[in-house]
Amino acid sequence: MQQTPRCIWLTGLSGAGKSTIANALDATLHANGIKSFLLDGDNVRHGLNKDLGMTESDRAENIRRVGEVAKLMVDAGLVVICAFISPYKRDRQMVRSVFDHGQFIEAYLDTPLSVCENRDPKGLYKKARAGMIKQFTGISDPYEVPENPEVVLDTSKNSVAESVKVILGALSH
Ligand code: GGZ
Repeated sequence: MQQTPRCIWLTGLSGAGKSTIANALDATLHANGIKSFLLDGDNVRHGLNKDLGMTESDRAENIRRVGEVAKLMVDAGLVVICAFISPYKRDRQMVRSVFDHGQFIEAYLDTPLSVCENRDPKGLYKKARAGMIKQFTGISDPYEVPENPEVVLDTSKNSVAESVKVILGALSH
């Protein structure tokens, strides 16, 4: 299978399903012989960006560095999957501007806050509600909904396989 190198940018709340879909997409691309790489908070905030916290300016710098790394990887011929809350429109626009036209696919995980909060896989929402985590996206920090994303997914309605299929469809254009 042939695939033009591109960046798939997954944005949405904590618990929206970004990492789950990103991993499933990565595995599907791999199974089809397409070279891909996944960048997310787990592999980036513990290394390259371990000096950054969750303030608005640190989130901006997190997204900026990830965007630059993703662009280098796309130039090297990879499909790069980025899974970050990326709550600010300005930061997402800035990343988009790093890429050539059509190279950047923004996928908004439009999973309701109530669903994310019920899932609460790491207990972070509970801590945020209790005031133990400050500036928590969706609770005490903003999430600016994307205006014109290439893809919109609601993981409370669609299965992981369905979401992956929708993204693969966007990749094939
Ligand atoms: C939101 C937070 C916060 C705050 C820690 N707000 O769902 P997770 O747990 O596993 O992934 C989230 C991650 C956020 O990192 P990102 O690099 O994606 O954020 S951003 O794009 O805004 O730079 C969440 C956890 O860290 N986490 N504190 N205050 N999520």
